[in-house]
Amino acid sequence: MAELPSFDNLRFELREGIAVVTVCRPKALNALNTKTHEEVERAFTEVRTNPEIRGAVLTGDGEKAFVAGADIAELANMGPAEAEAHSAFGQRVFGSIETCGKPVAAAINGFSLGGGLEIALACHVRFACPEAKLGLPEVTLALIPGYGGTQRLARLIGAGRAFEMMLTGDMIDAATAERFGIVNRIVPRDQLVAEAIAWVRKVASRGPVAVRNAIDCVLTGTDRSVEQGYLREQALFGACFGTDDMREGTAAFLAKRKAQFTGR
Ligand code: CO8
Repeated sequence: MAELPSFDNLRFELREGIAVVTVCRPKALNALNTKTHEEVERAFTEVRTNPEIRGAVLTGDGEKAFVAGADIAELANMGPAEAEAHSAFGQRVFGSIETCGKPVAAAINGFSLGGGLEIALACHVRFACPEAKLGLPEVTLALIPGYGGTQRLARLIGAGRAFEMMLTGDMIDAATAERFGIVNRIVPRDQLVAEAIAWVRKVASRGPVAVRNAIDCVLTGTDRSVEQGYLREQALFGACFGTDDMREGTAAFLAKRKAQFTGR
């Protein structure tokens, strides 16, 4: 197996083909500074390009925080042009999670605030422990979400609830987040990462090209008009039919046996 990349502010472990990426800046409740952003981008480039990795789980170090936001100490000194460039950079980094072509689950183990909720929204699904607290407190700092959160949250839960969270800056608990549709499932803390890995592993057992194409279709459809989404769906639906895995999947179903996918 090729050597895995190493990081200062992340742990990057491989558990039988599933990458577990843990944001690890305990002094700042895992807040994301520029260096951590760069490392997140590098980690998800590894997830995308390493054929031995079939999906990923993103979580935070310790019992208190998933990610407590962007590093406020870093933001405090930025001017408008620098902040705009930083927003573009952060959007690109979080985009590298969403578009890595493999399933990614967030395991929200505590505070998931501001940029820390935005990074969870860039994952395909979210599991949270009962003690987790989620929110977009940016307006309390007189700024707005800048890593894609204004767009992703409203698309996920609708403008009304997104406005409620974004305009008050109030935190919600895990149960409310589940009711809003931000969190897919609440899982006891001691089972949280294992459950997220199990979900990713299940998805990774399906046809990898089909999984990648389904993710692409959903992202395309939410980013453009529904007509463009339908066209993208048609093209990628057709593309699935050029894969060995699709032949194998349908043949296995018809033969009442378990499919053996190869990723081709
Ligand atoms: N940035 C930097 N340091 C932080 C952050 C943060 N986001 N969050 C916590 N810390 C630090 C604290 O300063 C403290 O440091 P120290 O021990 O040196 O004083 C340490 O972590 C522990 O935190 P607290 O003592 O505050 O712990 P509490 O249990 O009292 O409170 C909270 C926990 C409620 C999570 C509290 O720490 C808090 O409110 N944190 C800030 C949450 C927040 O506002 N997040 C949003 C940040 S803004 C953002 O994410 C913008 C994203 C878009 C940017 C676009 C680019 C331009």
